[in-house]
Amino acid sequence: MQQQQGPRGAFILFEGVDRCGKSTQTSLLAKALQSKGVAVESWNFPDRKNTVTGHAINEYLAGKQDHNDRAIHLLFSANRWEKSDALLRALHSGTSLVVDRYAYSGVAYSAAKALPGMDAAWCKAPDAGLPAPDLVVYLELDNAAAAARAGFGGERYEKAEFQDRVRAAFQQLKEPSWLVVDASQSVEQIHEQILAEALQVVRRCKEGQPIQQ
Ligand code: DGP
Ligand code: NA
Ligand code: NA
Repeated sequence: MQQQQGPRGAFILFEGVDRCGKSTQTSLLAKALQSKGVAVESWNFPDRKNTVTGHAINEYLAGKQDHNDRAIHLLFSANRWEKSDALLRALHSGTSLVVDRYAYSGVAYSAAKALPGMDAAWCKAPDAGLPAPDLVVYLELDNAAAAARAGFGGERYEKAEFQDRVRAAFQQLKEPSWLVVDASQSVEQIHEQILAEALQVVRRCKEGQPIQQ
């Protein structure tokens, strides 16, 4: 899709390990932006419903179907590519997107498997060229705080030992531009920090800051 200049919506991404509070914070942010007159939609990756790849990913996460590790990695990436044109259309139409997981989860969860030949560089390759977020909010929860939270659900990756490895993989991916928020704070404290930053990003995008890839 052709790059366009001009006012547009912001792509605000939330990343973090399972149980870090992403769902709570994405919905709080979307509601707060909406109440301030920002056109906003909440998106969630993997998209398990409106994609060709979603059904296979869902069966894999539910533990009903195994897959070759490289194949499932590529399916998660394809799931983002399937949505990328609609994502750009939404941004260019002026709608901001609050997104729960994206390519950083793609790398962190696969790299955490520590399989030969599937290092971070290999894991990153299929996502190269996807529309990049304007803000990455990383909800940071240390091992002890994560362990103290209510139990995991029954999905494939929801095991404490694996989550510790995902957390370590995220630490490797972290960039200085990320908004790193201590997820052990109160829901309201976390929300206020994110909202302040998000409003600035929304304003910059409205002023025509180009979409990165
Ligand atoms: P969620 O619905 O956001 O809780 O994500 C479901 C699970 O899938 C969660 O454990 C994180 C994991 N996940 C999300 N995106 C990817 C991805 O691109 N690759 C892999 N391997 N796992 C992912
Ligand atoms: Na989850
Ligand atoms: Na998600």
